[in-house]
Amino acid sequence: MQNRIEELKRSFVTSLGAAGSAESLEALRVEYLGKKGYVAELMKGLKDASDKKAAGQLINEFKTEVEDSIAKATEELRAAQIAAKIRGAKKYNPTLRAEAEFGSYHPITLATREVEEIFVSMGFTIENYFEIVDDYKCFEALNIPKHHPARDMQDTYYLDNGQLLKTHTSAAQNAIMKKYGAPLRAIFPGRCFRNESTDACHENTFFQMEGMMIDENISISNLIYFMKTMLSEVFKRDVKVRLRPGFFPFVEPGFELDINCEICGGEGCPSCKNSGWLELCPCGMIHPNVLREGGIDTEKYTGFAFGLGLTRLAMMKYGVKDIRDFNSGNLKALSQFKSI
Ligand code: FA5
Repeated sequence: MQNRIEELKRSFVTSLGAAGSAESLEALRVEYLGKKGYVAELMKGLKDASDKKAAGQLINEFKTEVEDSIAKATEELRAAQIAAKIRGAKKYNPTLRAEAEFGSYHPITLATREVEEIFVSMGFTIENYFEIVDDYKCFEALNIPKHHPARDMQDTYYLDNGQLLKTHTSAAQNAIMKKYGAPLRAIFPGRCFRNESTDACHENTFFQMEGMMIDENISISNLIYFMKTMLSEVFKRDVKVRLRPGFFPFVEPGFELDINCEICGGEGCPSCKNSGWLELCPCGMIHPNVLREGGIDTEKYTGFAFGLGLTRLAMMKYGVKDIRDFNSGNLKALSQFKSI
């Protein structure tokens, strides 16, 4: 028995020295300690030993030696693998540029900034205004009394306290007139909300940019000049537009300024509801009632206002066929724009 154990010890030491992986150590464990392994074989032979107690002790010592050696080798192997991983890992270098992916500007942001720049260069200031307003600001101050049929065109979302999500940037006109008085040149971009069904050119949440110019002797020709300049600067090419009469209670006279659909070239498509034209920037001479409500002396001053559909402008400028893409969060579409 003793000779056999000595022989197994030698062969175990040799095999252990050659085992360089977790798999070969496991195979060695099974070979020696498994159900049909050498230790089991020794235990079977115990019954034939002359001094069973001494033989049993030797077998146990051998078994413990094998178990400990395999556990130690396994641990050493694991430590060596971790050390190799650390050696091979990329070292942290604080002087390297971060490998972060940069985002891109939303096309509405790009269009807003571009239009802002154009108007700032023409002496306009940029104003900010709330998204939640009251009925007075959104309608009454704009010559749209309660129950006026013009309200039907602009249903919105109401809060329990009677306030509402603004349907148009015109909701800021009164506050801005009261803040600055006349003369005045201001633009105010903002998010607008309407409770209406969506399609390729209508969203329930979209952006407009309002503009107002109030001074002595302001006339329709000033309005047309500013609209033309803005469009030629934004598109940097000739775009076909048309001006037709339009009704808004807060302007007199009022106009609809439509753009020839840049998606289909005027042939008609879902982006323009098959008309070949897209309503882009209604405008007109500010109604005297609105000026008065804003504290402006109507004997001295006149003014024009416009409500540019910024989201639609971005559609036409960037060739986005469906307005719903802007709010979709679809990075595949949105990340095509200028990166930060
Ligand atoms: C208005 O909102 C007026 N406040 C504009 C105005 C201002 C007129 C100053 C005169 C003087 P309208 O509802 O037509 O008008 O909207 C103006 C523009 O916003 C539209 O021409 C269109 O470009 C855009 N627009 C309106 N509704 C939506 C919508 N649901 N989705 C996307 N764009 C819209």
